[in-house]
Amino acid sequence: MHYAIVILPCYNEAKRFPIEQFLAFDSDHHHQKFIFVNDGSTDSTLQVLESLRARAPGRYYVHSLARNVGKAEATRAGLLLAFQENPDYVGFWDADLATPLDAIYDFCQMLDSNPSIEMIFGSRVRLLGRRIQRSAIRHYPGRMFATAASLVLGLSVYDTQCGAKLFRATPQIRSLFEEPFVTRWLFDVEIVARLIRARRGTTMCQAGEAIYEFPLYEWRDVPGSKVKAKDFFMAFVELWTIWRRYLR
Ligand SMILES: Nc1nc2c(ncn2[C@@H]2O[C@H](COP(=O)(O)OP(=O)(O)OP(=O)(O)O)[C@@H](O)[C@H]2O)c(=O)[nH]1
Ligand SMILES: [Mg+2]
Repeated sequence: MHYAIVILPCYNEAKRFPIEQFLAFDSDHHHQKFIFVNDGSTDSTLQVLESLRARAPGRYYVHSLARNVGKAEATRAGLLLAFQENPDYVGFWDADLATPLDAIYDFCQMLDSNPSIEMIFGSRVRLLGRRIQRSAIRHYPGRMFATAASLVLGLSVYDTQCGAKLFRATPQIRSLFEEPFVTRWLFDVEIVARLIRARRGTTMCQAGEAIYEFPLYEWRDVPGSKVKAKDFFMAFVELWTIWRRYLR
């Protein structure tokens, strides 16, 4: 049985935190832990997280940062804590549960049965028979960005930005998280760029084979997003930064 630890970065999530969904999540799976990283929230996020933790202290852990460092660094702090516990898999998940928690099992199964896969990314592909609800206003700019990210990385990756990802907890994967990220929102792309750089010229399987994109069964836009229109433009600047730093 695998042991997986999932990080949930939380910044001012008190109003929309889906506490019931966490409680309803099948608790028979004892080998599943969650680390919530409260990123210097100014609302009552910390109290909400503590109240969840009190319900099952062995299962939920709260790591609270005194000041806001952004999603990338908050997630990295959580991942480094998770690696210390020697799990089989580590990952991160958006706290609004836009991707339902059940997908963690699908990802774990994929890693269990495919030893060459080291990273699983949720992918929001609107296939018939799946429930992918994304507003047009988020979807189309998102597709534009995804195409640019795919070109910069030189990989046919469809969706780098979905906030549901799981990694095999090997020393090399851990090493990708040692240095602070240079981007604030594009750390998902930065992780891929670091993997590409780490494997280039080696006999290890290249990033394109080590990453598996899992078309999600369900995903929905949860109101209350903190991503603003200006972040869309910043994303292209950050892509340029990533290319210069890791790939050229
Ligand atoms: N640590 C940290 N987490 C943040 C910050 N802003 C957002 N988050 C977290 O990032 C996750 C996603 O945030 P959202 O605001 O829902 O982003 P989104 O618009 O849904 O993004 P998509 O799901 O990609 O469309 C949640 O877990 C948030 O709590 C921040 O400044 N710091
Ligand atoms: Mg969201």
